Amino acid sequence: MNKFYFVVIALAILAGPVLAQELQPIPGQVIVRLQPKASPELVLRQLHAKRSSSFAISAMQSLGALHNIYMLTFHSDNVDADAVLKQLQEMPEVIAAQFNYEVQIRQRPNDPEYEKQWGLERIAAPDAWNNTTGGFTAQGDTIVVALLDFGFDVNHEDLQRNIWKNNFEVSGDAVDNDNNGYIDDFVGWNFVNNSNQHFQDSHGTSVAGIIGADGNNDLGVSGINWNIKLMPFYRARRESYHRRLRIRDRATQALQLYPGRSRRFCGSHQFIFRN
Ligand SMILES: [Ca+2]
Ligand SMILES: [Ca+2]
Ligand SMILES: [Ca+2]
Repeated sequence: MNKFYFVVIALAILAGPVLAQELQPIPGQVIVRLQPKASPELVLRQLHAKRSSSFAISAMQSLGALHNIYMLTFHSDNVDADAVLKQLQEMPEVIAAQFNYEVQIRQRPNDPEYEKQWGLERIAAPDAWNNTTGGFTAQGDTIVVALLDFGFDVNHEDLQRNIWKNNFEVSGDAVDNDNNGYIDDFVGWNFVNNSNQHFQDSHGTSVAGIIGADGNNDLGVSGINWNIKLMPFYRARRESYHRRLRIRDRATQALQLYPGRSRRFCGSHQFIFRN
């Protein structure tokens, strides 16, 4: 069985920020992270010393010993929660303090064909979407996935927004503006005829869609990544094993050329080969 779907996946780390949600704090609960050697008992004593006798904090429950994180609970009826939070945030022993919130499960994407995409549920994609749906890494770098396949419909309505563009190249001027050895490689590269010509193929388009179809846009399907940049490379349907290796090698070199001159594309890369 030919598993040569694509040659390189670059940095598909799901590490971006959670989408904004309208959350209400859980009454009587504050999460605090203390300095590494700070004692929760000391923090509690200092907090009580600043409050009246009616102030009742019942417990500091450890949530993570490694990072010295605790849950502080109190009776919300007779305690000014904002004042407690402010006092904690001003203590030198406290690195961070915030109210506790009940996390809401992210809605499934609204794409009409999503209900047929049983595979996304099998790999627990909705759980990952609770953290991020793609876009940028935690360091703010654009997440780019390079694909090597027979062809792609780069103008497909559910892919178009997620197709990567080489902004260091001027399209159509017959000049290798970014001096990477490929003329007018504005949208990937075709290794079949060594040009920037695009082929359409259902297999490659499907692979691209699985990885990065525009998600939650009320259209078609949803990709594993809703928001990502897809970098298309083209290979021949029939080719010798040696030619396949050579193309894969050149595609890898091309991929390295793009971010190699500017870290504005990606800060780090992880290459996964399949064959
Ligand atoms: Ca170029
Ligand atoms: Ca050019
Ligand atoms: Ca869609």
